[in-house]
Amino acid sequence: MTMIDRRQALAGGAALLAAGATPALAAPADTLNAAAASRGRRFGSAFAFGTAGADRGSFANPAYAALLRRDCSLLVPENEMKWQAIRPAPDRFDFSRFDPMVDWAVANGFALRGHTLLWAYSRWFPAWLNNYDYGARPASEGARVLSSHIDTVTRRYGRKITSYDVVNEAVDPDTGNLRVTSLSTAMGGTEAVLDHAFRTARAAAPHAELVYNDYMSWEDGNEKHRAGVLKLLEGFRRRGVPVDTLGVQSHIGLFAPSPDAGALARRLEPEWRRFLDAVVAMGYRLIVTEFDVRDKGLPAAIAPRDKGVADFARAYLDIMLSYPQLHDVLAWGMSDRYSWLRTFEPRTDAVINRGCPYDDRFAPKPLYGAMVGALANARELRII
Ligand code: 9MR
Repeated sequence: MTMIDRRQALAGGAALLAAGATPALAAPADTLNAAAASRGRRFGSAFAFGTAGADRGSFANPAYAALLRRDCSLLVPENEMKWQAIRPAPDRFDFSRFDPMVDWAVANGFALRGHTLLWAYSRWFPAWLNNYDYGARPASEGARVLSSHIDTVTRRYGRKITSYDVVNEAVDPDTGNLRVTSLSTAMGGTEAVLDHAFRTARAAAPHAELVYNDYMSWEDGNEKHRAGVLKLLEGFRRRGVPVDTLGVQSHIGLFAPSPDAGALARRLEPEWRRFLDAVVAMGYRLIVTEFDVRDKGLPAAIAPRDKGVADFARAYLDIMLSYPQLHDVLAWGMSDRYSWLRTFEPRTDAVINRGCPYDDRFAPKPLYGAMVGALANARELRII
């Protein structure tokens, strides 16, 4: 930690207290980023746009900014760099929400990841792109629409963004096949789209780490998804496509009653390691890009729920951090208050999911301690 980082961390703590939140853990040395840094890694989080005074997971919310300053050295926009946010029409870009996030991150000394240059799933395309008329020469028009996007974003932010999720979620988890979109139909197949995205990104942002990001996970039921991702990664290597890293989103979950989360983790470990081993054997690096824990299978009572979440997370992160090829670890939000799980996957009993390091009132939970422990005990990083 530099002096400036330390000052910021302390200032962050003061802001947290000023905002009336529960006093959080201890000294900056015990923070998530400090634990990560002790083993040569970085810890980070998703964050959002917001206006001053808005109750959001935003840099403009002092209580949330305090958590970012205390625990993170790396940030990623949760939504504001997606096509739906920045490309309202084929010939128009709108950076009015993302620019202030980048400015704030840079001014406050954070590194930045870009998410995502292409979410290769029509559900998350802007409507205009799903309905786009690619004209008489669809392959070249598809390539042009995609390159113009990647060129515009990467050139605008230059070296301020050091790592991109170039492609997000191209594999259908139910079949393991690549998803079909208007772009893939125009360009003669999904592989052509993905290869073009990575090649364009490498040419436009040669300094940046290029990541394929997906949510194939270690729980039962992800077998086809994992196989599909391995096949895709093999294809990238065969075709010489410039992909550096697999982004392992890591929205891990306890979906059924799991009185012994540690035992469940031990059962899942061998198959999960086979997957990760295959990925690193192909020369890919790893990043945990969107870590959180879904706790639907656990009882509402807080003590056993927090213990189950913490035990499951610790076992998972210990495995991930045993890989010297794994560098950054990012949470998909620091506080349960703003987690996507609240709206996307509400629990049937309507209590708030407790899968982020801080609860909905900004108090650290056992999960926080589990994450610090895993980061502090990580295998030394080896950059490849
Ligand atoms: O957390 C994000 C949520 O606020 C958005 O509404 C949603 C759709 O844009 O995306 C969520 O983030 C997803 C991420 O971009 C890709 N991996 C899965 C994340 C959780 O759904």
